[in-house]
Amino acid sequence: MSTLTKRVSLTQYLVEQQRHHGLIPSQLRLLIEVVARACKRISISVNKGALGDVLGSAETENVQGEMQKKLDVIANEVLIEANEWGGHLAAMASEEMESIYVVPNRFPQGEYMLLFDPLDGSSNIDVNVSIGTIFSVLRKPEGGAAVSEADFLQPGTAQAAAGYCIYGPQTTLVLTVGAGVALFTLDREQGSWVLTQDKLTIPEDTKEFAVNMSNLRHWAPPVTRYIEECLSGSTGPRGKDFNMRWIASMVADVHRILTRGGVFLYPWDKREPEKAGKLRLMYEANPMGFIVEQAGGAATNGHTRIMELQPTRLHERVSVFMGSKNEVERATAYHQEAA
Ligand code: AHM
Ligand code: MG
Repeated sequence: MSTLTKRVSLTQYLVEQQRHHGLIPSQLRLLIEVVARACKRISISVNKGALGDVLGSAETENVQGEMQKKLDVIANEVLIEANEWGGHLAAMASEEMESIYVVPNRFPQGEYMLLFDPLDGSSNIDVNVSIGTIFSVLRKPEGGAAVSEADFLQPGTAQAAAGYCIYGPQTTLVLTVGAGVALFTLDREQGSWVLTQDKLTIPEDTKEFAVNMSNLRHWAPPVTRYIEECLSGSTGPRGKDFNMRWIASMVADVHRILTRGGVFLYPWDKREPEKAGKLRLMYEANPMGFIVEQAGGAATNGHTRIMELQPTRLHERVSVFMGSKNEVERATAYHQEAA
């Protein structure tokens, strides 16, 4: 058999999941394929960089009060345009938009709702470091009423699918529909997504952590304790030396953890005590938490499993501890002891 015939495309993978496991209704399959196609378009823009005039600031502010980069705006538009007309969605929500985007009346309404961070790791765009798109899929609640923001406020356990695409040295798409995690690599010549790894698993133990260490003095005591114990190395209570990595793109940091283990932390800090954390629950922590759990890892806010948190607002923030199971459990136990 030639190597070509062995290649499994994203479409084939989805059809097989549908056929053999009954996991992916046709609207969900269309949705995932459309998101993947949009990511391909975003990847083309990212790759052009200065040649495509896509670097730098858009000179506008998003709902989070952050300055938008040109690519934040472009990626948001690409995802909306690609997804609004296919009949698979009722509405969308994005880090870059204050309110939900209801599919216009001129298009058929679908059963699903899509949330996304169109370009995660925006601070890395202009310095040519990996960035990505994160997405989460929810079902529209039963009942004929017009979709509203309240319909989106479902816990992460309700996600029908989640994924992310990394625009890095390779463009890769990582996907879960609740039956493990699959990794697809973009074949640029063919323009297709090829399955390059199935059933990704995160080792339960690790010697590597990812955190923005410059915030150490602002953390709560359980977080400082956890990191200081890692830093004290083989002569400290952990009895082993730890390595640290921080890319400042959650997609890239979590992708490394999916590949070789590790623990990712973005905890609450006392400079802005009213904010639970920096990262957003619904379109960052929930989809990444779903993927990490599907790969055998864990994800908590220091107290509770992230996917069980009941969202109260679309742009709600959350503390994040995710990755290798035993490390997340340890950091979570330190919070419980402190409480
Ligand atoms: P963004 O969605 O506006 O890009 O912000 C989220 C990013 C994460 O990808 C990353 O983990 C974190 O912010 C980096 O924060 P810091 O600048 O503190 O290193
Ligand atoms: Mg983000």
